[in-house]
Amino acid sequence: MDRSIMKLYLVTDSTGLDDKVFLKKVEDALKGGVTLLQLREKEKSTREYIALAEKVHTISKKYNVPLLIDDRVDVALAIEAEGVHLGQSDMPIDTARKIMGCGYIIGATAKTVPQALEAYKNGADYLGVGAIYPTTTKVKTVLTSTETLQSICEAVPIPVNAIGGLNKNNINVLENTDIAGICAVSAIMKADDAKKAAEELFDAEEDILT
Ligand code: TZP
Ligand code: MG
Repeated sequence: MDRSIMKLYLVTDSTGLDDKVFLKKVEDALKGGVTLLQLREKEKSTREYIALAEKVHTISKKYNVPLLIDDRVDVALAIEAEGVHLGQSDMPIDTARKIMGCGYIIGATAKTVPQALEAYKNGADYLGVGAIYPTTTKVKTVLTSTETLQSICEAVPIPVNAIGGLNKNNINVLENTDIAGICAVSAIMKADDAKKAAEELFDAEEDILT
């Protein structure tokens, strides 16, 4: 997998937004330089998830940005997305790899070095690590120190992205780590101007990525 696609990874949150507003925000963010996109829906039925994923995929393809589906291998396969993101309670990475083959991107959440090594060994293409800061996005998570983040970067050869409470004003804390990029939800989804928010995050990353 090309490491450069990890630079600005938008994880969506459609909470409180109707489809039209949500899709416009996602498209604006893509215009602003998002390099990888994850559709993350926790409340939708399978049918609703697929319907929204199809719409999002039509947009992401216009910008040549891979679309990953959170949690759901079936939804990713159904809409021919570019991959999935799987957490510690989701389908095991090796099972997903068996079902999907090597043509799909499979990302994993890891909060410790052992979890990172296991995900890598089982075939994950990248890791999402965090939460680095407390987050306002609805998620069951604990904080991960930048020291653990760096230990994970050193433990595995695949790209590692930081996630959790990150915004343009605090990502400098990641400066001495070997991350491939950052994941953001609210810094982009809650911005009035998602394009500008993405541009600013992208630019702020210039100073911290090695
Ligand atoms: N996993 C760890 S923190 C998080 C997820 C999905 C949410 C990050 O959201 P935000 O709004 O960027 O803090
Ligand atoms: Mg999950």
